[in-house]
Amino acid sequence: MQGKIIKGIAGFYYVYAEDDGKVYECKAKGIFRKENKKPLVGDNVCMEVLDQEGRTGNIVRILPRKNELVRPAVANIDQALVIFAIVKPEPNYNLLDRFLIMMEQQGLSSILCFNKKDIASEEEQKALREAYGFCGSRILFSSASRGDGMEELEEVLKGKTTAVAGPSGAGKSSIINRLNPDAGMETGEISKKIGRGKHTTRHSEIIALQKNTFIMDTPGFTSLGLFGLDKEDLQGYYPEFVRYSEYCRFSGCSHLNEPDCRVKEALAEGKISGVRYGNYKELYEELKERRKYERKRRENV
Ligand SMILES: Nc1nc2c(ncn2[C@@H]2O[C@H](COP(=O)(O)OP(=O)(O)OP(=O)(O)O)[C@@H](O)[C@H]2O)c(=O)[nH]1
Ligand SMILES: [Mg+2]
Ligand SMILES: [Zn+2]
Repeated sequence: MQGKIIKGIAGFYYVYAEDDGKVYECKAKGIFRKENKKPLVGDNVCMEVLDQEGRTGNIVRILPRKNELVRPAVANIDQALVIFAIVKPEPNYNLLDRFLIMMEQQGLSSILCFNKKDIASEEEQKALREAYGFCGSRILFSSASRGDGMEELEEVLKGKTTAVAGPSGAGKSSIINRLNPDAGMETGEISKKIGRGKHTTRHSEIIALQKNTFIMDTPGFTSLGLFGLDKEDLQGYYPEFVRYSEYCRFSGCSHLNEPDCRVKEALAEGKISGVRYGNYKELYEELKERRKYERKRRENV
C-alpha cells in the first residue's frame, strides 16, 4: 500500500494511506538504517499493513524525493512560508536572511509572512516593508489572532505543499490553526522573561487545508548555520543589489571596502535597505572567518 508520512514521533511514523484514507502507525524497518536513509515527514512510502484493525504497519520503501530540507527536516515540498513576528518576539533580521538563503539554496521560493499585526504599530510594519520589500520574496502581513491576511495566505498556498519555517513564538502553529480550525496544533505563550518562544512544536506535521493543498507545521529554531556557501556567492542571494552591482568599478566587487561601489552608493541614498546590507556584511564576515578557520585546520593536519 502507498501513503505519505504526515508525522514522525519517537521512532513511529504516521502514514496516511491513499487507499483507505486512514492513518497507520508504522515503524521503519532496519534496512533504512543500513542505507543511512531516514524517513522524513512528507515522504511518499510503500508500507505493509500488519494489523488492519489496529492500523499498524511497516514502512518498506521510501519513494524518490523531489527535494528534502535539513532544517526543518521535511521532504517533497513546493515552497516555504517563512514566518516571523513583527513584535513579540522582535524579528532577528540576520536569522531571517539565513532562512531565505537556505530555502533558495534548496531551490525553494519563500513567501515571507510577518505575523502579529494586531499588536504592531504602523511604523514597525513600514520598517519591515522597507527592509524586505525588494528581497525577492513576496511579503505579507498577518494576524493569526484577528484573522488578517488569511485570504492572501490561502491564495499563495493553494494547490501546493508548503513548509512553514521561522523562530519559536512567531505564530506558525497559530496561523495553521486559523487556516484550518480542525488542525488543533498546540501553541504556547512566549516567555515573559526572555521574550522568546518556548519551542512548543516539537515535530513536523502535515495538515491538509484543501484538496491538493498541504501545510507542514515545523519546530521553530533560533539559529541556523550557512552551509555550502562561499562568501563570493553570497551577494547572489541579495537580488536588490544586482541592479547596482553591475556598475561597480570592480567586477568582483564585494561591496564592502572597494572604491566606486554602486551598491554602497545606493545604500547611502537609501535605495538599498540598511538592514539587508548590514546582514550581508555580517554573513560575509562569517563566511570569510569560516574559510580561514577551515584552511588553518587543513594545514594543521
Ligand atoms: N497578538 C498575537 N499573538 C499571536 C499571534 N499569533 C500567535 N500569537 C501568540 O504567539 C504565541 C506563540 O504562538 P505559536 O503559534 O505557538 O508559535 P510557533 O511559531 O508555532 O512557535 P513554536 O512552535 O515554539 O516554534 C502564542 O501565545 C500565540 O497565541 C497574532 O497574530 N497576534
Ligand atoms: Mg508551533
Ligand atoms: Zn560594489
